[in-house]
Amino acid sequence: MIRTDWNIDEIKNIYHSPLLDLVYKAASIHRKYHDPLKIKVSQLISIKTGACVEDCAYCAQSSRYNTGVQPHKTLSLQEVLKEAAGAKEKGVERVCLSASWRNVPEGKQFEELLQMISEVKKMGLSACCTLGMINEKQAESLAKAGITAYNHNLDTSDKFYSQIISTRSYQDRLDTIDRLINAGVQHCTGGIIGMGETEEDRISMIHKLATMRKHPYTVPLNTLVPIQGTPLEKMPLLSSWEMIRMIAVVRIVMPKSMICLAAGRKQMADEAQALCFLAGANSIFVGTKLLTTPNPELDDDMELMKKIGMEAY
Ligand code: SAM
Ligand code: DTB
Ligand code: SF4
Repeated sequence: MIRTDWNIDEIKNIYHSPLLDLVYKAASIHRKYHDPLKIKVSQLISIKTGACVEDCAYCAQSSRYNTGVQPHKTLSLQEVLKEAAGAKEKGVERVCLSASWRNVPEGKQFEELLQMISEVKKMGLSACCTLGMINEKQAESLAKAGITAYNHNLDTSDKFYSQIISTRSYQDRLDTIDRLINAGVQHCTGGIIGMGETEEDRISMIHKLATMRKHPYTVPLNTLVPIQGTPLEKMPLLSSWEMIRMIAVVRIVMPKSMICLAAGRKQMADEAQALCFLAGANSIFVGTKLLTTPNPELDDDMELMKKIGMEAY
């Protein structure tokens, strides 16, 4: 049963249950709604990198911090198609176009974006986007263009949010997600752990996601990749156990959503990743680079999948 009426105490109790009980319960629920041996692989394409006006404390692409990321202008259609073709050649079926925008631009740039999506789709690939805030009309156009999902994260709890980002509010994020739902675009919404938040903050974020009028199509869960030059550069690397617990709780309260084990896999042992998949994660980003940070080699990912009997699709 899909519930959107979870109360915070229920989620707190689930979060604090013994880890093995949690993983067992999550794995049992996962099997009812998903093929537990299938994993969706997507590749990120950064169509515009760096020079972002926002001040997200975790991000290598904010212009406020000296992170050494080389900004580049929006890629041309040809450049995007070349990257998409590279992904397809490697057996990847889905790409996610990402841009370091505060919000989706209007006019010619938006037309070009729609063209990128339609051309990528003509190649037989599915396309997702993550482009910042979006207005109603743009969301409708993306729906018409047939995107699979639009990624816009909550990142953390309402309470902790202001310590991470000051240039746009939690409500701004919720409004964008509302517009996506209204336009019929599937939303891909999750967050980051390891930014110095408390367990209460994590529980609050999960509660917010699980009580949306529509559960996310995908919940991406990122472990902070500390970026030199950002305010979070000194954050200690988070233990994988924390991610395993997050995934299990998210799987239990949002049984139908896909869960993407997003940033942080490079630092994770194979066994920890396998536990994440057992607990309900069923999607990953592949390719040696996420947006600006390293990701495992595709060959290593494929070897891991083979070892544990999972099939990428
Ligand atoms: N600019 C758009 C936006 O902010 O919505 C799209 C791209 S943005 C990089 C997408 C998401 O990546 C962020 O919301 C955040 O959750 C995640 N992310 C960015 N930098 C990260 C880092 N250093 N470690 C973990 N996750 C990160
Ligand atoms: C998401 O939640 N994680 C992905 C995707 N959505 C766009 C991005 C992770 C970025 C990690 C940091 C970097 O490579 O710059
Ligand atoms: Fe810009 Fe997105 Fe990075 Fe924030 S997370 S600084 S909006 S690219």
